[in-house]
Amino acid sequence: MSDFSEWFHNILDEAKIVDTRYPIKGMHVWLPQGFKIRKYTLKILKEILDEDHEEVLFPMLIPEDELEKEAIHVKGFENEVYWVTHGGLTELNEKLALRPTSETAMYPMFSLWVRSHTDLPMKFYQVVNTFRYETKHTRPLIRVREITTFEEAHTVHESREDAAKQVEKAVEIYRRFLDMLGIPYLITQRPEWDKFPGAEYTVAFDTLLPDGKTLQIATVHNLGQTFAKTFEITYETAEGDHKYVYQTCYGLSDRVIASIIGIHGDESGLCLPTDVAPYQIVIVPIIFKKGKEEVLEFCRNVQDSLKNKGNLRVHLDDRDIRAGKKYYEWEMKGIPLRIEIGPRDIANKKVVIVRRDKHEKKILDFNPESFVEDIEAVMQDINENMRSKAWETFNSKVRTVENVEEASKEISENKGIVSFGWCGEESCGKELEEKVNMDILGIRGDVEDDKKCINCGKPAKHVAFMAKTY
Ligand code: PR8
Repeated sequence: MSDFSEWFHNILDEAKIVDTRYPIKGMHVWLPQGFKIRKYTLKILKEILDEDHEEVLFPMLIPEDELEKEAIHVKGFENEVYWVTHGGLTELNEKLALRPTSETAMYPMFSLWVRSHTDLPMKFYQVVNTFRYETKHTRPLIRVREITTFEEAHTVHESREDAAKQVEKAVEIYRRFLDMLGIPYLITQRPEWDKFPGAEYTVAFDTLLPDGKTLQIATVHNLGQTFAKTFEITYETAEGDHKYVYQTCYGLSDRVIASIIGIHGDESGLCLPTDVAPYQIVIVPIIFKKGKEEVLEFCRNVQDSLKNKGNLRVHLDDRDIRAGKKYYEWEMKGIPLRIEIGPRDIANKKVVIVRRDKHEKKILDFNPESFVEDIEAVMQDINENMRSKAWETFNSKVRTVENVEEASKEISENKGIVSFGWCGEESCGKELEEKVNMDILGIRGDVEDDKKCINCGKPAKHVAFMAKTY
């Protein structure tokens, strides 16, 4: 993939993921194929969240006075908010913001809902569209002005410890979710100057796209009591005292779908994990003049058993076009498994299976008793292979460097993420970012005692990571 950006735009179009011709910058149309991938991706996420969160749906408009109550938060978003100023021809008494995120929509309501310590913890989530007037270069699914798939969770707790624990749990939730999609990630705590507006600290997941730039795909924020104090969210303790709650929020977006496409895709097009593929299996009958009906009949039986016993999404492609054309199309669309069945296969009780992930062709015995399980095992192997291949590439792109020159060299040659010792000072970090033209992603873990900051030479406090970012 020599030019990722071009490849990405072409595949969105060819595989009919989104139509980017909608006449508003940064806003796109989900097409049926893309929408299905989105739907199945969300299904996985929702199943995990539903284990201990409740789904809600808040209005999209936020009154100006609520949005502006939390000073740090509003400062972070002031350049990105779209405003509704009129209802028809009438100017509104109060401007209404299109939510850029929903803290200021939800928290005034939380202050009505939270009463007693017995109400806590509260854990809600919603999947909605949010609007951000992004000034950086927009890109479909990656940096959009209408984020159409914004999953945001908001939790309320009694104590600082409980909120900190929830941050850990949220990290585990996103880890599980991304693992199911085979998307590799680096988890770090963002530097102070890059945390969510209003948060005490932000933990972020970054993945790496094939052009060597990292993409922030999920974030978890510990909000401490910032919003609780602004929106008067208090609870009565068992002893009858009134205390401010502690909060967290975490979210992700369409970027996850961009990552599925970008990370697993190759020169033949999309390559989808089986759980999110619109069709998981395509059956292509190999038809000659003789025996056409038998082949089709057999294909339909195979399809039925995979659908009914395996609950799989199976498509029988019986169009009257060349088989080669069908192969090309389904490979481009990323369908994980193709089954080819011809008259000879029926006679021999065999089918040909072709894996999209490895471009590998195999002959499989058609044993009606075990066929569905055999195929399910192949599907599982596809996911495991995709995940380990993606992690292998990712890990090979994370390198430790000992000085600034090495950092620059690594990035231009290896195109990935560098890890280094850092003193943790904001001024030093920003100077370093400027020198190497990269962004500090964040910090992780403790550093060995004798390690020095690669920029200022003072003792290093953290292992930090930097990269070129989206
Ligand atoms: C919050 N409040 O809002 P966050 N296009 C695509 N994806 C985006 C864009 C964009 N323009 N901007 C952000 N994202 C908190 C947590 C509720 C939920 C994605 O956090 O501002 C990024 O992957 O960090 C980001 O990590 C995620 O949305 C959450 O946005």
